[in-house]
Amino acid sequence: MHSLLAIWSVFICFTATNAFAINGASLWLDFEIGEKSYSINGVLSNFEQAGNLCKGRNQQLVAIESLDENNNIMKELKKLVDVSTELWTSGSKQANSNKWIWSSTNEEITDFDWGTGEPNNKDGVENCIVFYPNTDLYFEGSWADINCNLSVALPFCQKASKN
Ligand SMILES: [Ca+2]
Repeated sequence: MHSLLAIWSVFICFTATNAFAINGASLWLDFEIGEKSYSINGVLSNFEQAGNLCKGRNQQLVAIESLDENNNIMKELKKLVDVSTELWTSGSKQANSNKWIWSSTNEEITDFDWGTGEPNNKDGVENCIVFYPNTDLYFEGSWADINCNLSVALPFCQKASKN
């Protein structure tokens, strides 16, 4: 019963999120996979704004710590919603290097799920990682590097780690 209620509330919540993404109000889709809690906000943001929206509810941009977690997120989102907008993760490139880190945890990223042709660092300014829930748009893989300053993706948050 509890899980049925949870699924239903996610559905209702996201219906509202979709609508509000258009007029810029801030509503949240909350869901859990295993022990981890995730949230997606309905406002198109740049990387910094996305992080701040997460912080505003004691969360941080997501760190996808394994390909298993990546696949589980995709499966779950497919069940819950039809998301065609990309989502900001905390993945970002360290200055003056080609090292990618999860900025929320400061961990270096070792397992990547880049989409076809990514990362391409277009115009030399693509330093942040977005997650594509709808891989039909992207053939294979679910990540792309994009310009952190573009307000084109939704904040994808997780509960802040305790350390
Ligand atoms: Ca790119």
